[in-house]
Amino acid sequence: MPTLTAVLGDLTDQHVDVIVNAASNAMRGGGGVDGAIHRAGGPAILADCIARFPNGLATGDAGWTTAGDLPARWVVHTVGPNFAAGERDRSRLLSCYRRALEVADRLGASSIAFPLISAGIYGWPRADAIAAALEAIRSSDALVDDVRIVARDAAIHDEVRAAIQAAEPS
Ligand code: AR6
Repeated sequence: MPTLTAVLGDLTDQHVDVIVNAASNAMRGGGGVDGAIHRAGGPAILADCIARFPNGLATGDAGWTTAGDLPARWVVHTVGPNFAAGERDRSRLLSCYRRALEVADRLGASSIAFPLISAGIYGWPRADAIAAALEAIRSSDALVDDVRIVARDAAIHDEVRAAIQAAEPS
């Protein structure tokens, strides 16, 4: 099982092999984490999205691009269910984490930083978004050994940290 830590900060500042983008099906940029990644990483990320994913990505799937100017080596894009638009299939949310970890493994990554997928613009209730992240990461048999959940907001970070500690074997 990978080491799982909660980190307070901006996802785009993380010095890890992979940062995960909470993207849309179109993979052509957007708001939230997606906007921050494209802004900080520069145009190479969008160019790679267009070249490698001409039809975008299905909800629950993941795929990689360059990380452009970011400190990370790759961005793994995944598409969470849009709860606000009525997409309530939790297995798709679990799949985002599993597929992102699989792609990171295939890249040979040893560290990966996730945002809380679907928990922003897509409106997934936060407590369950955190529970789903922990469930999917803890049950993964991925080789990547340093897994971080990064939140920019101190209250969200505290919730993630508390959930990780509560689930830790005593
Ligand atoms: N670093 C860390 N966490 C962040 C950052 C950041 N720079 N920015 C936001 N968060 P969201 P979603 C938190 O909305 O719900 C885009 O338009 C945020 O507070 O980025 O999956 C895409 O194109 C929240 O807890 O992702 C899609 O259309 C979490 O990251 C759509 O939004 C995820 O919020 C995806 O929405």
